[in-house]
Amino acid sequence: MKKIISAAIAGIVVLSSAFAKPDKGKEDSMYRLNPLPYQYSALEPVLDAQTLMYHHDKHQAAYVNNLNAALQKEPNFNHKPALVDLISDLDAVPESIREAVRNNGGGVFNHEFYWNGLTPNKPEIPKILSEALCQSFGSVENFKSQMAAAAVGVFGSGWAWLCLDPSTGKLKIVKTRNQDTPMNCSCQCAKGLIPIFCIDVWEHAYYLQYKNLRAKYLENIWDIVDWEKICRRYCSALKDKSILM
Ligand code: MN3
Repeated sequence: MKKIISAAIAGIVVLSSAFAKPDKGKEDSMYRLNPLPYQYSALEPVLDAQTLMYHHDKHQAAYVNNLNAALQKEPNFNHKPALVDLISDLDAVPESIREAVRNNGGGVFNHEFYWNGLTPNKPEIPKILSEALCQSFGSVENFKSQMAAAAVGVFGSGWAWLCLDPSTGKLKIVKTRNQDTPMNCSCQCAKGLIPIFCIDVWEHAYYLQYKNLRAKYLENIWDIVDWEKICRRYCSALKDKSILM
């Protein structure tokens, strides 16, 4: 069941039933590591179980722990409970922990968004989404090759994103560095965009399995894209600028 858990800045809202939010009870201000939405081996052979285990249980877990540790250093900072609100308004975060919140809060958000956009179920691309992709990129194949080219072209660590530009109704591909998100990226090209799909191109996302072959990982990832989820995210973004996790 979907429910609105947050109203972010710029009129963007987040719809989710399973999104990193503070643990109630013991520590009001603690964020948690949500489980993967499938088994570690579910995305094989595209992404193997060892890759998913390290990626989720070690890397993503570290972002959660480091985010909580940073927030505990500023106990008087009454931060926004929804993670997307916290990372979308970094100016509100005390300067002493702003960089840590940017990097680790972004790390938690980006990974949940990434996992939730993948599936072992091989869904067809819904017509409404394929039409939108054709309108913005000429064809679905063009979209895939432009997204892969953007992802290959991320220098160092970062992310490639498919976003809706609500001001034009068109889809756009952008890149972010490190754990920046379209909502807090300093690059003006992502301003106001609503993310609907992302690809992690940090080496930890593929290196255990693909070694240095980032392009091969990007060639294979299309077999595990959850097109139905991407379509639901597209429709949510179009309807009321909401980010569907
Ligand atoms: Mn990662």
